[in-house]
Amino acid sequence: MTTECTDLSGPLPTSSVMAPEAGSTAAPALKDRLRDILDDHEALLGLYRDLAVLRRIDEQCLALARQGALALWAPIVGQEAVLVGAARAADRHDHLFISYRESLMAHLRGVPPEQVLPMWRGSALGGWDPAEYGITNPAIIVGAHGLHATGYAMAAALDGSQDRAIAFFGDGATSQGDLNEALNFAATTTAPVVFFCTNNQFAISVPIAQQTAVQPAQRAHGFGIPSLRVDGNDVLAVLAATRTATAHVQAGGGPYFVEAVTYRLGPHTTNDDPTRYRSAAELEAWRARDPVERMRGFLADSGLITESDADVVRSAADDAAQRYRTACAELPEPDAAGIFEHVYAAPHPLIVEERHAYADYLASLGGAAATAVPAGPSTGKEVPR
Ligand SMILES: Cc1ncc(C[n+]2csc(CCOP(=O)(O)OP(=O)(O)O)c2C)c(N)n1
Ligand SMILES: [Mg+2]
Repeated sequence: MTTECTDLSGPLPTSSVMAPEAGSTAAPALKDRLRDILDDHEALLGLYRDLAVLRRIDEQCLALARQGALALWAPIVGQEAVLVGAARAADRHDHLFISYRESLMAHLRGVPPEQVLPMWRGSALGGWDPAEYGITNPAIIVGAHGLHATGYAMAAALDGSQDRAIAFFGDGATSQGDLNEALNFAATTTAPVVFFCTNNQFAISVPIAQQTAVQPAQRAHGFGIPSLRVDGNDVLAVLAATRTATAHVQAGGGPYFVEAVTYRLGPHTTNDDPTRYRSAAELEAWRARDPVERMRGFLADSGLITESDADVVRSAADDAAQRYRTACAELPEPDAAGIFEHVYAAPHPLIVEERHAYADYLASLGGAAATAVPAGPSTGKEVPR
């Protein structure tokens, strides 16, 4: 006898707390999670300030990359509500495992700009002490840190500590084996970990429809992990969804999966030209759902923001952006030879060869670049001259 299994649970609705927009529905249960915040004018203004500050820092970092002061930047414009909502829902028991897209979550955790920027300038391999701030350095290997988060959570449970892990990753990461292994390990060990997927519709140029046949939040069900699909441009909905997830984990319910639906308004990184793979009309439709303006509109409609409040937020954002520019100018020059260090403890023939090839390439450019990478130890293959 065979049993046919065709129930994919159906598409999950996208839940909003603010006035729902196309494709989302109001979620009173999420609103219930925010009783303390919805009655607290300062807390609501604080969320708006966080959004505006991240937007300005992101603009500044993009400008620094365009000016050559940063080697690369992965913009978050359009996704600010995800970073702010999730980071502000997390407490000191939540250890955040982030990807490159969530670098500025470190700002919300108090990491100073001079420790956020070195990786992006190329002047250091890392940045800050993860244990000090409860947030890892950004993972560049897509999906790998889902395993790190799960391992951390399993260890925390074995230690009997109250600590939890939250792994932040993108829609594209859901195609990676590592992440799927992490989901399975977490589910079978009931590890205290939240899987937080930012579905910004693209993995570089690959649209979500080519990445997965069902929503990421639905896929979690196949592992036995409950999930929520939330409006990622609604900071209140993201905050409430993250609280729902951490409360579930804290109560011993095992892992929880959140999918925040949003859109990357900028390029994948400063090395990308998104006009090659998506339409201006699509971009405009999402620009109209700007998460920063949405929060401002919510506050204005509720009579909770005055002109002078808005001025205070603007100058806080400008000050933060200026601190990033100043910190960047004070960072050491990147050491081009540094990429060949720390891979192996002892000289390795492949690294030695690559270092020589890079030194030859730089020498071919002439000028200051010519001496940026000394050729280092012999490859043993040099042609006698
Ligand atoms: C294991 C691995 N494969 C490929 C890459 C190259 N890569 C960098 S970012 C990226 C897309 C990731 O998309 P998504 O997970 O949706 O995150 P987003 O960039 O949209 O935030 C890819 C394929 C990588 N860094 N790591
Ligand atoms: Mg993506």
